[in-house]
Amino acid sequence: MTNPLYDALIAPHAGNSATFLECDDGSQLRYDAFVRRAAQMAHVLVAAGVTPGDRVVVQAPKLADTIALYAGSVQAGAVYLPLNTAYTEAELEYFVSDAQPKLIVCDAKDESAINAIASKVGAKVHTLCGSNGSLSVTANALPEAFETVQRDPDDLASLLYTSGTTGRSKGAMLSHRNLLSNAEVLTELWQISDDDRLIHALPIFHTHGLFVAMNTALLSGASVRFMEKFDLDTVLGALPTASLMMGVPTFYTRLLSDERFSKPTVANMRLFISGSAPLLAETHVAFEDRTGHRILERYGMTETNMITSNPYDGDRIAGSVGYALPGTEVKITDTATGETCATGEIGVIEVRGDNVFQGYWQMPDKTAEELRDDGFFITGDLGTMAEDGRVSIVGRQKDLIIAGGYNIYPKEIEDVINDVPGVLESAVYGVPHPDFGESVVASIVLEDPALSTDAIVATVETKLARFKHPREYQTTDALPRNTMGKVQKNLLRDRHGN
Ligand code: MLC
Ligand code: AMP
Repeated sequence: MTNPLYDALIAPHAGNSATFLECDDGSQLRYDAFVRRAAQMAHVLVAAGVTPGDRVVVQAPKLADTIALYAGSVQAGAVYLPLNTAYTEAELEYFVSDAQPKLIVCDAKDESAINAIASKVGAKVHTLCGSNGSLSVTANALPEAFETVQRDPDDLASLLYTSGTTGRSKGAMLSHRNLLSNAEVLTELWQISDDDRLIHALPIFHTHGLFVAMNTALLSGASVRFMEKFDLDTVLGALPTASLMMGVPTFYTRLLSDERFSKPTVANMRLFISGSAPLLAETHVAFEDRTGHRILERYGMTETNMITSNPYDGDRIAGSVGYALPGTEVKITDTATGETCATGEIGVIEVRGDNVFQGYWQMPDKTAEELRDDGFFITGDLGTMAEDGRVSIVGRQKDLIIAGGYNIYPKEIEDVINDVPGVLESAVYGVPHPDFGESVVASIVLEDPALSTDAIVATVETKLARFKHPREYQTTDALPRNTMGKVQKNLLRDRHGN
């Protein structure tokens, strides 16, 4: 009986008495206890009617039991579908109707709203913790061993939604092979071991926090300082006893903004890793000046897991995302012809390997647009490759804003604004932001001059998660367009200034 992810990440820890998670309240979960807890979670899933291949939606707080639920889902052969806790009911309704889960696990405060959504697809709802019927409480009474469900490497382990340039989110289907191969490569490349203590301040509903960080920790047996969120004081307090940190660039700019962050604080640190958004060269340089550490920047995507990394031993160059990971092929292609570009020429980054997903959930047309027949996935990121294979990202073909490591697709916001009666059209774009890297601005052309921005803001608030909200609304007489009729967001950006 095999189950690739379970066999590699969880089963080996059955007799491991080392600490796995250390939470903010000081509580600790040992690896062996984690294995038993995962089994209890697998039992709860089965009791809730989850069978192999069923989707389990999880919109829950960042707790040790949430990770146990992930492990239990793997062991029970289910497809784990984590969702940003900031999503609104309207957003959640879309994911649930698209993924048709058997079970939705949520926070107690959201239970009644989610019940209404779940009933439309016949899904059960359980809160993660708290009341008597919650997953955590139910699990306490269940056996600490579970017969692991057989899975093949190409069976799905997770479905992660990623917004699209069309405004409709797409579920990226990730198999056991996709996740495990990437965890193995990263663990070896970054030399992660059971001597490491990882600062984990990322959310666990994205590739970065769940797969890059948790899967490599599980594979190596590292211990994890598991933080509810990125809090500067908490991170600074944990740094002296940590050896490894993974974060988005905002983590590093925030650390640099605090005078307490200094060489002695990081004396025990082995490696700082950054990804999910561009790390400014000035952050890279300032970080080295302050700490003596060169941040290791890597590049990835929900659909592909990690694609490239700067070397562990060797030059970590500011402004470059490094080399294709072992077992992963990367090429730069002409955006019009798809032909491979000459060295140094700008083109779209394409990637092929065991890390690349199985396609978009029930969207064969979208899959065909982005995943070529020969297995290369078209990332939509623009880059160059040097003679020695080193990749640098220079821009994006896709209309995308990345704020604090969260992807925000303008089209989704424009659709919501355009639907407000009295709005003729809108353009949403990103402008530089000192903390988040980019921030969202909306330029709006009104049909009804009497329409107030408040009405637009009110609609946006009910429909979209807070992190997607424009931080600035401007009204304008007309949007600048090129001869093809395409809105020139670069001109709006220039007009806006910094
Ligand atoms: C929070 N806010 C954001 C935001 N995070 N706005 C834009 N972008 C973000 N990322 C807003 C909140 O709505 C709130 O608004 C205000 O900022 C403060 O909220 P907060 O909760 O106090 O923010 P904070 O805890 O400081 O969070 C910021 C952050 C967090 C950067 C620490 O967003 C974060 O952990 N980001 C990591 C995202 C991540 O893991 N990405 C990986 C994707 S995977 P207001 O106005 O109500 O106060 C991927 C692939 C790969 O990309 O390669 O890894
Ligand atoms: P997501 O769709 O949330 O998985 O985000 C993936 C996108 O994040 C990529 O397509 C890139 O645009 C961006 N990204 C990830 N890592 C980096 C990086 N190191 N530098 C620049 N952009 C990055």
